[in-house]
Amino acid sequence: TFVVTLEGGSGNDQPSEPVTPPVNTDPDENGYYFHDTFEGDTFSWEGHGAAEATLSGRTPYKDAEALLSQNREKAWNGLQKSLSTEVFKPGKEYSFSVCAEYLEGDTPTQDFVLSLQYADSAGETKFAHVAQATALKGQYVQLANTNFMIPEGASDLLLYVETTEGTGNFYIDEAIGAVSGTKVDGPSPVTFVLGDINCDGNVDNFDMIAARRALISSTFSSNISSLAADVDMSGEYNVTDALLIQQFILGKITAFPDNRS
Ligand SMILES: [Ca+2]
Ligand SMILES: [Ca+2]
Ligand SMILES: [Ca+2]
Repeated sequence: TFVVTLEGGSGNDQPSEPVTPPVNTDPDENGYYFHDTFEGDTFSWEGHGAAEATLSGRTPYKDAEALLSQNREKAWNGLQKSLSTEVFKPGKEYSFSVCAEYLEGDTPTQDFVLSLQYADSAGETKFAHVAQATALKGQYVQLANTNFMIPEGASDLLLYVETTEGTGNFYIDEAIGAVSGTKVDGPSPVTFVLGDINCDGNVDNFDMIAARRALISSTFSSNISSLAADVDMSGEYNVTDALLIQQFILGKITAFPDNRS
């Protein structure tokens, strides 16, 4: 008998009640093995690591509720769901989709990862990334992979949502596990053009006006505007960005420098 202890997973003692989610081995008419809406039910999701899982009662992607992850101590802390190998068979592919959002913190974006923790055939705990996506603050992003293979010989499957950095609260909604190849609807990825602060598709004098205004007020009309204004991607908008936008509009430069640290 192997006893697998997740390193750093303190705060979660042995669960007092056994988690035995109902096993539905046949997909529904959509091809879904599970479809977790979090409307009045956690659907057997729980905290991953030190984090706690609570029904949010607000900020859903769909309907009225989502699942909130709070009291995270590490970026890998989040929300998890145990998957049965009777349904999700090792060596076979499946489609997974979870929508995630965050509302707090200083950063305008946050990278979410849908991951699988499992025990390999030797009983060792392993991790695999199912999907990764960048969320804008206050907007749901879809973590989806239509063809993820459960590793050969895997057992003790835990599907979980984590972030690449930070320990802030986040929400998930519409968690779905389905037949491989199933395309699940989700929020469209957000796109923007560097320098296009007013989001009209062009970088021109109107953006320069918005850029000057933002230097004084330090506010933007939206998160997308604030990301578009940080043209050197340094992580903040300041006079450097405003000067670069001006040079771009005057034709002195044709591209923005990449000052990501
Ligand atoms: Ca919901
Ligand atoms: Ca514009
Ligand atoms: Ca900048």
